[in-house]
Amino acid sequence: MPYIGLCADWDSKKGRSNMPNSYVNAVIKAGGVPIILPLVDDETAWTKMIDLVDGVIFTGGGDIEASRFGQEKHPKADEPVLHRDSQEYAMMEHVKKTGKPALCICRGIQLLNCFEGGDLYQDIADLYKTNIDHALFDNADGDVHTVKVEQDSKFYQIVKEKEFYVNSRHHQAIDRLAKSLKVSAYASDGLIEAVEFKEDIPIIGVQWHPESMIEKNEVHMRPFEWLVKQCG
Ligand SMILES: [Mn+2]
Repeated sequence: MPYIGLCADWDSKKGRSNMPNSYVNAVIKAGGVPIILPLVDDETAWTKMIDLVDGVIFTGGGDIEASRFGQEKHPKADEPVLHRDSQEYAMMEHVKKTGKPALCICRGIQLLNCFEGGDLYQDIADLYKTNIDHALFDNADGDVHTVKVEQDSKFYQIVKEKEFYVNSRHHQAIDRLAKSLKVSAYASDGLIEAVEFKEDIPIIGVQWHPESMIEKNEVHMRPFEWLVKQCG
């Protein structure tokens, strides 16, 4: 059973690393061993933690600091958690360097795009014309909008569905896509909801939270099963 590292969120109020159990459950169900990777003030530990695991999940959380993608902070953007940004940038670099597979969820897909040189809409409601409310944070497993999967994508080979419903717990989204990435799936309003590398690099990203929907539709287990399989 492969070890899957879960990058923790940071609870600023309590000063502790946080991990929603839905990620843990999804990894177990996919046949992996979940290992929570805490936020630590030690650069050596960042890469050593990645060395220890076979695959990585970059999880959801607060907004990435705007200067990371060449912008000023939008008034509606979260107060940044600078040490999480720094740690996850270093971890992403090491994941790529070591060729380990990774699944990037919500904040994770945004991190991946920014790391690769793309940028974000810092607030969808303010900056993108749409009839969909993507920021339904309290609707954990709701069928909020559909995603259409690009049929020439690796992601289509993973999910094996052309279109399905997803939850939507984000107020930011990919604007300019990094040159190294391609779109795997769009929301019905045209926002980018899943990405993958153009090159053969085993890292994919989704904007929704599949870990919250695994009991509802088996399509949401497939990214986790893909990750575990890639580790073998
Ligand atoms: Mn959405």
